[in-house]
Amino acid sequence: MLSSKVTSALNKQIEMEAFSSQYYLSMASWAETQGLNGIAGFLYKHADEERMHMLKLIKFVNERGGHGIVPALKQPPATFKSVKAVFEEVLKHEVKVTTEINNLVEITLKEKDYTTHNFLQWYVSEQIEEEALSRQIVDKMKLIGEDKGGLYFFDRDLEGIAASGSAGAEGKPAK
Ligand code: OFO
Repeated sequence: MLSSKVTSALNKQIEMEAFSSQYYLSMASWAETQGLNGIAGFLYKHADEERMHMLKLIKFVNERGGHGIVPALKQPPATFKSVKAVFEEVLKHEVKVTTEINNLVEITLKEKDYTTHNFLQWYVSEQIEEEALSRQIVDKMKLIGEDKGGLYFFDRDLEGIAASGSAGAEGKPAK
């Protein structure tokens, strides 16, 4: 049985995962309007994964006698300055999510809720991978700079990753 403190902390995380999904969906839609179909596909996939993270939390809360609350939708930014700005935002957001997951883990320890603590380890590893991947992409964007040809090939790289069904944590941009 979840304590009310853990339930409300998990519900806050549900909201955060839902927002991550919305945010990446908005980035995907913007990228698509720029003709960057590979980047769009990658971000659509990432948005789906964040929704899966939200669902996993809702189900866990409900299984343990709590109530997973579906949050209201906040509107994310609709337009972005550049592809580089998009991925810098992704990285910033992932770092924020990692901090929240760590806070959540700390709450479960204080509440002596070892079952939830154990459940959250999946999110801890997921964040390590997602942060690493975002950082890798930001570094690539720095290398590309203003080079349109570089962006074209980068878009194709990400198209391959999205098509292979491994965007997000499991995906790695091609070398
Ligand atoms: Fe939910 O993993 Fe990223 O934020």
